[in-house]
Amino acid sequence: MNFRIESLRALEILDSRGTPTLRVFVTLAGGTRAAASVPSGASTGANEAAELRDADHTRYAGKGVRLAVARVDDTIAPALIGRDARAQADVDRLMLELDGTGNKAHLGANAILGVSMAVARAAARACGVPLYAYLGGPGARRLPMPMMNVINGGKHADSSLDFQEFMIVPVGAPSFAEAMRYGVETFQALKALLREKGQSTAVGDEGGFAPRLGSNSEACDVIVGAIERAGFRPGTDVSIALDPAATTFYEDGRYQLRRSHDGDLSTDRMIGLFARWTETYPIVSLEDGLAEDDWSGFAALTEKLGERVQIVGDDNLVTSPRYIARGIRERTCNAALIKLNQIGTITETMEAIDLCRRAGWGYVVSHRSGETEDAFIADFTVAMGGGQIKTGSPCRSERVAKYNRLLEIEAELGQAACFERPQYGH
Ligand code: 2PG
Ligand code: MG
Repeated sequence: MNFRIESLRALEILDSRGTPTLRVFVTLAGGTRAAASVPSGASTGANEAAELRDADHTRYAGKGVRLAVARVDDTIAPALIGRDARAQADVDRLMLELDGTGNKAHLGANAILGVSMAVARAAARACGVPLYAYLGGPGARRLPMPMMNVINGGKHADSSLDFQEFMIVPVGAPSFAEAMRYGVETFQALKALLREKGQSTAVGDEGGFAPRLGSNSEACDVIVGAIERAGFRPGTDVSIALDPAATTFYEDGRYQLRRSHDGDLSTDRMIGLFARWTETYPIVSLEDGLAEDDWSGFAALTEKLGERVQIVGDDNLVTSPRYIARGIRERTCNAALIKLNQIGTITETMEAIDLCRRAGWGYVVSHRSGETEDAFIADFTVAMGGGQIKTGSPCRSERVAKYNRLLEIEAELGQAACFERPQYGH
């Protein structure tokens, strides 16, 4: 039988920060081969599934993944060989059983996810259909709205900014390809503007600029300037999305905006700051505006701004059906960030998205700050019905690889392709 898993093995490779990660290779009985690579985050949520790293300080400062490689080769492979690669839910469930922990710490979420993705890709290839059509069916024809991270701060750059991500969203573009053009032209205008201000145009982990600006709000000012300079209308053609990643500067119950000298704010004052910003700037989406364990703060933020702005949960929801269900019950947010490696299998990620859809929530499929050239999430986003994707600025090939794959998918779908402005906030 052509779809039977014949071999499965892993290799230690490097991500975009030079940190070791896994690539998993699978061969099916019919001769089909496929591989998939696993990303890794820097601003991780406390409840994310656990990455398995060697903690052997003689190699890569303890970050090697030889143990995880061994888990694929010696534990997962013997259990999966002979299984049908199309039975994704069974493959994923089997790995959960083999792991036996609540957070995938035994096998490692990195080992499990690499296998989950590689098996899906091999099955798609053996079926002779693109990955997005294999995972999403014949109805998968919607391209996502991109969020391009053009200014990097927080844990992703040595800029002067406490907030991690300042993104542009080409809300007025008529197609994905045009959305990319709007984004790229704005990004180039931003580069020229920063250069004129005597700022560095070197980029951070996600390909956005990492300038030394006077405050977090100045980053929004220069982005609005760049949108206009590129000939677009702020808020009509191109809007702004933010991911402050507030857990990273939450200490002793306060939001400590140290780098930018914006002060030391309570939850209420943070909410007040965002309320003012949404009046001043064309902000459509706010992710992790508060810290992961500030659940009541999140509910107050959603109550105040959620009708007009998409309130996205990342560190607090960690792509986990359990936390997303709680978020829906408590009206914590109105959208979830979706990262395959936060939860560790394709099946559970699909479950998380299903919960969002049924609750009328938005969902944003996301890269990690440590990425590889693997463009799996591009196909995955289309398979999941479009929605939105954030995968960095249009700079650095590990980011552009995803955008390029989406350009390819849109062209391949031709007349059947759909692209529209999502509903931000409800
Ligand atoms: C985030 C992500 C991706 P990291 O916070 O949303 O941009 O960052 O991968 O470092 O967690
Ligand atoms: Mg985030």
